[in-house]
Amino acid sequence: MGQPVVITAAVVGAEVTRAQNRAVPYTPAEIAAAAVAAGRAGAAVVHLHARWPDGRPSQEATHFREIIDRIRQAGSEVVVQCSTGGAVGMPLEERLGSLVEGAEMGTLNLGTMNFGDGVFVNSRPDIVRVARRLRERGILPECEVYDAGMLDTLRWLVAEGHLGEGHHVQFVLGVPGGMAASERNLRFLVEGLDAPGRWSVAGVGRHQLPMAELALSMGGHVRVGLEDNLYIARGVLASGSDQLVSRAVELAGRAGREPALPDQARALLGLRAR
Ligand code: KMH
Ligand code: ZN
Repeated sequence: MGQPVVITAAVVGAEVTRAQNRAVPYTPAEIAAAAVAAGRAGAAVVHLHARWPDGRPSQEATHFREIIDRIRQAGSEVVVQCSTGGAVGMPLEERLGSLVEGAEMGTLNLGTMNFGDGVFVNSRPDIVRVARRLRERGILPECEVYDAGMLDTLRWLVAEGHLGEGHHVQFVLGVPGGMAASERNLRFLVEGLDAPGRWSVAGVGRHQLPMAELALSMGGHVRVGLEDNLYIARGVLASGSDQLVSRAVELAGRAGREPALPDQARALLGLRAR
């Protein structure tokens, strides 16, 4: 068996809606239930966003607290990762509302970019500010890389000491405005990393499962879930993020890799065991 694979489930995001797929969770109870189900299916990490009951994106601390409490009350040990990206157009201070007690990882988006028809603003001072908040709270940064130049920003952050003890890298490929989800691009990005093996890939839309398969063969980790992709097969909506996680587990088995349990993932990522 190769190195265990850390499967992250991104169960909701800020953009997908229930009109597109009825399984998209909105309330803290629904999001927590989706996270617990994803954990049961084999995800070691859950990437969390929150929503208002009507579906609008929320970075409210109370929502994140409730989601995390419910995950733990259900007995799930999954690693909790909170989004600091929020939604396009949200002020940075609002985005930081998610970094509540219980968050073990937090995303750190490494640059400004077109994001669909909007502009996702992450200036260098903003990035440094998020990195500082993560450090102050003892939360491990997951660096979201959407384009090649963002790896240079990552190198700069490390050199300047902004990232503290460690970090994980997530390549998010296929966002309109970022790098396409192709094998050539992923191989190029991975070659540019200083620490091999400490990366995952999140392919957007129809690229999600093919990118996961490729990452598995390359020794990387994977992210799946409704935030990035609503379908389990061409024209067939996924019944939930847990179904996408189950498919990733199946692909891992074919690649000779076992899904990491949450505490194995903590060890691989350099997090404290619970
Ligand atoms: N919703 C996107 C604009 C993150 O979670 O940190 C940003 C995003 C990244 O989802
Ligand atoms: Zn996200």
